[in-house]
Amino acid sequence: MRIDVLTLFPEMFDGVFGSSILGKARDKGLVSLSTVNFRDYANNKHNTVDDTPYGGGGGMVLKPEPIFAAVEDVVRQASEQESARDEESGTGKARVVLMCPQGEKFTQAKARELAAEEHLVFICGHYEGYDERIREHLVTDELSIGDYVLTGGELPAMVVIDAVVRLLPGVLGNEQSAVRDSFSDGLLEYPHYTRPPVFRGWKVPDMLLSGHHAEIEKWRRAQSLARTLARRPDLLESAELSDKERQWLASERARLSGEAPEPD
Ligand code: 9D3
Repeated sequence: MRIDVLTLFPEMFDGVFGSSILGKARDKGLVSLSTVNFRDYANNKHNTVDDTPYGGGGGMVLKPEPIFAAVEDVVRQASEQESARDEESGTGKARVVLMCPQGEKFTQAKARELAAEEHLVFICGHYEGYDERIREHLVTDELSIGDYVLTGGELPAMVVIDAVVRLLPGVLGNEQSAVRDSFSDGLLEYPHYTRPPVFRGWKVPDMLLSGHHAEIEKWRRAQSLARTLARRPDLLESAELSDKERQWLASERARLSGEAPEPD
């Protein structure tokens, strides 16, 4: 996969692209990660990339020319690279992702969708708006990472890239493989413990020291379910649950709302 990030602050990506799992994925040749300073594509002698909005009002708006030119350049580079490698011509089909507070909320489903692409181009801005023609005629996706205000699209782009690259084949060792994501069936994780068995008087649950693996699995599943009900009940709507688990949930909800218990 090829990933290009258009930003006025390329140095922000140096540490993230070079370290840990992303750095290893890049070293193994599983992904290419590049930044492009779209100021280099400014079409005027002062290298300006923004201008005042038509119709007045405060703030600045990112001009279309530098961003169109930068995207068209990386798309051209990608197709040249592809034809040099004698690959099937997927000429110029890139997903062009605009990072913005008004975008669709980024989810694991979106990460899986983007992980199936060959070329991703991210556009990051900093407090300015974007000329609407960028949205209308260049961008394929608009993404936000959540309802809080940041200073720019760079950190959100890093979040999305991290979530996508770890899904690419060969990036994770089979130990912590992406299989475990779906394994958990959309529930929160159960509590984990390691040595010592007693720390400052706080004991590890006896169940985990019992060696009864089938019972331990049941305990963990019950812990996951109870924790999800307490912290993220919204996840239960789409979780994969057995009939027995649904019954337990119904009785637990009834109990928490102070209802008299069902007879057995
Ligand atoms: C003046 C109106 N503001 C939009 C709600 C301006 C504005 C605030 C913050 C414009 C850009 C930004 C910087 N944030 C992002 O570019 C951004 C972001 C975010 O702030 N939160 C969550 N996801 C994202 S993706 C890009």
